[in-house]
Amino acid sequence: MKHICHADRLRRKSCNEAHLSSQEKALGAPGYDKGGVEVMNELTEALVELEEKSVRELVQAQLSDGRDPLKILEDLKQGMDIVGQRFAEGEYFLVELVMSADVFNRALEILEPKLLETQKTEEKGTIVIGTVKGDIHYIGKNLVVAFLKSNGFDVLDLGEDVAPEAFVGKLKESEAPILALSGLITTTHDVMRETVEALKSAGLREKVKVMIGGCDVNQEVVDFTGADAFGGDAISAVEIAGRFLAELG
Ligand code: B12
Repeated sequence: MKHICHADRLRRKSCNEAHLSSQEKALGAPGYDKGGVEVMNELTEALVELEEKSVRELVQAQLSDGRDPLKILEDLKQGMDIVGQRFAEGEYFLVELVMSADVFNRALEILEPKLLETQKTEEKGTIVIGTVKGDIHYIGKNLVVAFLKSNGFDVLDLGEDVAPEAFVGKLKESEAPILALSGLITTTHDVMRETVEALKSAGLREKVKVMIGGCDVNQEVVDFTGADAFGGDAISAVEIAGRFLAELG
């Protein structure tokens, strides 16, 4: 069978802003104004500069001022996107990526209880989730897990670098009707596709709805992988899961 590498087919690189042209930057890509000039608010900038203490203080102060925790999360996420962009441009190295994850996680310690406070908790279905094989990014996946749990879903988190067979095994054992796959590197699109193929081979595809998310995941990737839907953030994961359950009856 011919191996198709999905990374080769990608045209839109939302997680690789360094590859944006000046025209694309001018269209308002994350961290750029309409003139293509890099702009950030104080919180985003503190994260990009990896100033952990300032980030924590700003998050705390903004929460105390009554700012919407989701808006705070957006600023932090934008900071991570810009860190990624600097990494791709060669301005930041692996050490800065590691540090950004640390700073983000420390900020989340303050933010997460407030983020989840407003959610509902009635019992819903079971969801198997994991970051696919070859990928160890877990921050976004963990946020998705936290939102799903706080919205009443029973979540079986298989962690990171999860092989297709492990997802299949857990789905069989738990009879969960939903599979959620996370992947931040473009090569994971191939692995997501392999995972959906593994569900088919195991005779599970009709019983299990699949949602995907992460960097550069869009409808094109849904079509490529054979998944059912994609989500851009943790809130959409909750919405999609609700929709899946309604569709499954
Ligand atoms: C922090 C970070 C790391 C940390 C990760 C820490 C950890 N264990 O999680 C470390 C340092 C380990 C790391 C390693 C690497 N990284 Co990295 N990393 C990042 C960075 C800066 C931020 C990721 C992050 O946590 N974002 C914040 C969270 C909240 O956002 P999120 O993950 O996108 O998740 C949200 C949504 O995507 C969505 N979502 C996520 N999953 C799911 C699932 C479902 C079902 C749904 C519905 C929604 C959903 O909801 C989440 C919440 O809003 C990104 C840049 C970026 N733009 O994301 C690069 C980035 C992902 N990394 C990149 C690379 C290249 C690497 C390395 C290969 C570097 C290297 N040379 O070794 C390795 C990969 C090793 C591996 N095999 O996995 C590239 C990937 C390029 C590409 N498109 O292929 C990026 C895009 C940077 C860049 N621009 O070059 N990285």
